[in-house]
Amino acid sequence: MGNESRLADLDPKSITREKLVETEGIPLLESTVKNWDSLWGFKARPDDLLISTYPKAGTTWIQEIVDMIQHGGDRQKCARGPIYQRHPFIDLSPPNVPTGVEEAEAMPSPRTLKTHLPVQLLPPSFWEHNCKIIYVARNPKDNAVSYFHFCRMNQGMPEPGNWDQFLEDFLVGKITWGSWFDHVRGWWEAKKRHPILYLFFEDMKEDPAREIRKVAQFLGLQLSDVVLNRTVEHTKFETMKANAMVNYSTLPAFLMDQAVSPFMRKGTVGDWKEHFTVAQSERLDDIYIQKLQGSDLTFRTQLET
Ligand code: PPS
Repeated sequence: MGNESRLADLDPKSITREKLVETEGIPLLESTVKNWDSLWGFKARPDDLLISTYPKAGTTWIQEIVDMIQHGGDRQKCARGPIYQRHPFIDLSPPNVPTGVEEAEAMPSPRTLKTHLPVQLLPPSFWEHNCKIIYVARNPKDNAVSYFHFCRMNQGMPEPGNWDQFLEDFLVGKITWGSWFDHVRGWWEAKKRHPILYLFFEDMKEDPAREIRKVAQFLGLQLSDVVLNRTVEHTKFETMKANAMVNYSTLPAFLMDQAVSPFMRKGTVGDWKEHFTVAQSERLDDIYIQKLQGSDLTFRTQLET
């Protein structure tokens, strides 16, 4: 995802589209793999909260919800810095700036951290300390579309090619952080053994207040009606799109070119219908059935109106 954290130190020439390198069969950014030992040895602390997602599943949305709940609905406190500084992204290790691991190490507790790692690649210390984890999953069709546009605009991500090529890579898991199918299923299974709150983008869209209450309850934090309503308002798509502390507009265009596609793009359920052919949709459905067979995990690709 390129250099996110130390803007001042960014050199435009250091931003190139990364290569993918496999770790235990999962394609990851080459820079992540170069720093693998330090990531795998990451020292989680018992009071860490980890936000885990497949890329583009609603990470930034849940991050801002969590920050609002943790700060009693104080919008000023949530504006203390861009979201990527408030919550270190441990997978990131771009050249010439502190890695996500180093940023997390420098942060006092309690920390909220972000990862896109598939469950089997999560540093073991998170399991050893029984850290709370919030996972957000999004239906594969909208997730694929969002990821495609993100790879077009983020100049640090591997070149996505055209939509047809990207979707093919998505379906076989030959993209950064691997197969969507394995990711959502792996984390779903892990929920049986660990304290993981597993949320869905579509549920958050359908009834944000209901999902925000679940988050507060999971974190063991009070949530008055005033704070709940303020959090709903503050984390609406339109509000977040206009908020520089969450819309990634603080990053330079040579890294994230929002003229190509904005980070806060559409924020809807069902935009996939504008991209998928009927044949592509059926191909995904077939793979979905095979890959999620025997699991009680289900997704909604549209909401009732
Ligand atoms: S990242 O880069 O993986 O951290 O991206 P991530 O934040 O997971 O995903 C970005 C997509 O989430 C949408 N988004 C929202 N949708 C609805 N409501 C709110 N508040 C919201 N915030 C972010 C964002 O628009 C991206 O989805 P698409 O479909 O591309 O619009």
